[in-house]
Amino acid sequence: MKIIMVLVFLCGAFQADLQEIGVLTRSLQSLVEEDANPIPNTRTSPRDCAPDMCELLIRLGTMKARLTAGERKAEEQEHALTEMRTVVREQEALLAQQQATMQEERAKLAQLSAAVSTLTSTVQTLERKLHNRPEVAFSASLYSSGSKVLGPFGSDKTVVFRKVLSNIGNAYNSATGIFTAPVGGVYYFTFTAFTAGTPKRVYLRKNGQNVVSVTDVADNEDSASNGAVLVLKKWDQVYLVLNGYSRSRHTLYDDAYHFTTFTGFLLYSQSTL
Ligand SMILES: [Ca+2]
Repeated sequence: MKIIMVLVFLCGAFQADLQEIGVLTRSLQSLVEEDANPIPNTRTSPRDCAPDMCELLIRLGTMKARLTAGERKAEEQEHALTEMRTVVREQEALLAQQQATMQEERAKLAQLSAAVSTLTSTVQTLERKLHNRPEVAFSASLYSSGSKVLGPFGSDKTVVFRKVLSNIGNAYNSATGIFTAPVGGVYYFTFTAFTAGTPKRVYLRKNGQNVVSVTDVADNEDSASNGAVLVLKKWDQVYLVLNGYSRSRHTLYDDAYHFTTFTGFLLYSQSTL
C-alpha cells in the first residue's frame, strides 16, 4: 500500500515537472523562432511563459539586440579600418615615390655641385694663367739718329737694331739684334727693310734657319716687308740677317724717320713648348 502511495506521489510530481518542461520548451522554441525571425520589441509580443522565464527571455532578447548592434558596429569599424589601411598604403606608396624623387634630385644636385667645382677650378686655373702670362713685345729701328747705311758685307750679317722703340720683357737684345723667347709659345714677327738706290735681301731666321725673306734690286727707294707667326720653344732665337753676297752689295738704310724696323710679340704662351 505504501508503495502504491509513493508511486502516486511521484507521478504527481513528475506531471508537474512535465508541465514546467513544456513551458521551457515552448519558450526556447520561441527564442529559436525569434532568432530566425527577430521580433523588434519582445516586450510587446504575447508570450506563453512563466513570469520569470519571460523576464529571462526579455533580457535575452535585449542582450541579443545589443549583441547584434555591437556586431554591426564592429563591422562598420572593420570597414573603416580597411579603408584607413588602404589610405595608409596609398600614403606609404606616395611617400616612397617622393623619397625616390628626392634621391634623384639629390643625385642631380651632387652632379651640379661637382660640375660647379670643376668650372670653378678651371676658372681659377685660367685666372692664374692670365695673371702669370708673360708680356713680351718689342719694336726697334736700325739707328737712333742720323742717316746711315748698313753694309755691304762680304758675308751674311745679323742686323742689329740699335733704336729700341719698346722692349717689354727685354727679350730683344739691342746689342746683338737677337730676340730670345723667354717662354714657349706662339709669336708674331714682322720687319720692314728700306733702301735708296741699292739692292737688299734680308732673311728672318729662327735658330740659324731662314723662315721668310725680302729682296729688292738697285733702283729707286723701296721698302720691303714680310712677317710670320712662329711657334717657339723657350730660348729659341729669332733675328734678321742681311745677305752678304759680295757681288750684290746688299745694304739697308735708316734715319730719324725709322724706315727699317723689326717687331715681334708673344701671341700666347704654351707651357708644353
Ligand atoms: Ca728697289
